[in-house]
Amino acid sequence: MIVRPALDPNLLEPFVDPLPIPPLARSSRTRPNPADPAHHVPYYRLDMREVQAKVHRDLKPTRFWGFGSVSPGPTLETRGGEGLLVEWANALPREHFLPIDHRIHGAEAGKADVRTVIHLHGAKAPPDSDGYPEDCCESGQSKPYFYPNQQDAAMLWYHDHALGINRLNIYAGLLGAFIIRDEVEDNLNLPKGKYEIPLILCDRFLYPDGQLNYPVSANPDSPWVPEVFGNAFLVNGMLFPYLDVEQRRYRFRVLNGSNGRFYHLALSNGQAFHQIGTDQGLLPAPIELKSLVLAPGERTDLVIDFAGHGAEKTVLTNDAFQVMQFRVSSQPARDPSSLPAALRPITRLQESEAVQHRDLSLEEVRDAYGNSYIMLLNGAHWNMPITEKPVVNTVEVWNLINTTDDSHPIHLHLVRFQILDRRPFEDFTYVASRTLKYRGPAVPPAPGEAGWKDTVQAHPGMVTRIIARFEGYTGRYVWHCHVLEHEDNEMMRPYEVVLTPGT
Ligand SMILES: [Cu+2]
Repeated sequence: MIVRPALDPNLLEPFVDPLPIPPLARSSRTRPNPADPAHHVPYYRLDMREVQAKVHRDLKPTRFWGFGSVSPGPTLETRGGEGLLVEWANALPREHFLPIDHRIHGAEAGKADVRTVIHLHGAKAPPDSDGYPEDCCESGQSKPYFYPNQQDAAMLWYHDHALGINRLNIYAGLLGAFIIRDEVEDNLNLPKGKYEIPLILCDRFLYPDGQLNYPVSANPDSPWVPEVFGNAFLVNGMLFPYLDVEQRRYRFRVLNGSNGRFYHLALSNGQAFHQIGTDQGLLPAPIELKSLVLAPGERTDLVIDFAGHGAEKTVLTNDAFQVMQFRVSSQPARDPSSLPAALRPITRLQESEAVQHRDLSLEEVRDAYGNSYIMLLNGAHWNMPITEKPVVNTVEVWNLINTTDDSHPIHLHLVRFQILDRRPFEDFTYVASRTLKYRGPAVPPAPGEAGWKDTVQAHPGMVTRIIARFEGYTGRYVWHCHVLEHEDNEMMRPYEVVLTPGT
């Protein structure tokens, strides 16, 4: 991997810029609900545009692609069951400013450089509003998508999903938060308003002049690289921001929007905090933690109590790296919020309900020189016939058999799932004969993963088992690795929810 002359963020003074909070998206109009035209739903229009934004006091503005005038884009907020329409409009330049690899499927030379399609990650959305990677808009085009939001309170996120260039479009800044609320959450009296803050984490490389620097391979004909781990950690688009906090509880909705980095988050003073939710909403009960691991695509919902830490400066860290700083006020504060002992009950899906168990391997293909070439799901390429066809309203168990050396965050569109367990297996035996020989007992998910998920860390040498009910809609969706470099290079497959078996 070649990182062209990169900025060393450690040469910059940390914690000189306040944490930006993405603005709330506003809807000025309503339109008929596509599922029920007698009723109207809010209509939003979000234009993808090139924007200039300062990531640090001492750097010149950086070119990003954002929504409206910001990256990350404005936060959409709604309530469960209240549908809305978003017109996703591509108002970007016609040329890409990051290195396209024309060898990759979907990004062949001759196709428009700039193509976008927005997927709402975690949404139970109809197939024609899900952002199928081939349903792209070119510059000057737009598409209205309908989100029924018939699902529990959770923080979802919207991002580009264009086939073959998704890693570049998200790196350029095409992502934002989408929050669904409901009565269960309302009744918990969690910190809200200015005490509830989204933290969108994205790592990047920058040039010394502050511009985005996407690494390339040594081969100019195929610049794709298998992973990108940037050295500049942006939070809501700012490098080393600080946040002034009162001596009370705050709720942080954390999203890992990075291309490939797993974060290992902790507080520099060793302070404990509580995890109250995961990808698809609240956990049954808060979990006390001192650190947690967040993979690309995953979200975590945290409550941090700064009471008793007056005048302290606490840093949110990712291992040895500083991410952002909390500056606690010296004044005592009133805190009317609560951290209830019980949050939201979760009914476990039972293996006995499953009508289908699928063995699905995660594979890395290397070239003659041993370099990573492509990544595959179950040995299949994107354009091969669909093999996963769950019947609507049935339960299936998917066994993610990771034969590679990396952890892959696997995301399924449309459905929420639960993690059953992870179990070590002999990968040599599996690769040679496709037989699963286990090396040890199955390990249940950690408490923080034991809620409703839409993205799961499939660790190397393990079979990770997930269970899902394929409900909501029939039609074509995708499942894929959320390391974007993997996803773009074949680690994504279509799947189809069908009405009857064998269709
Ligand atoms: Cu992967």
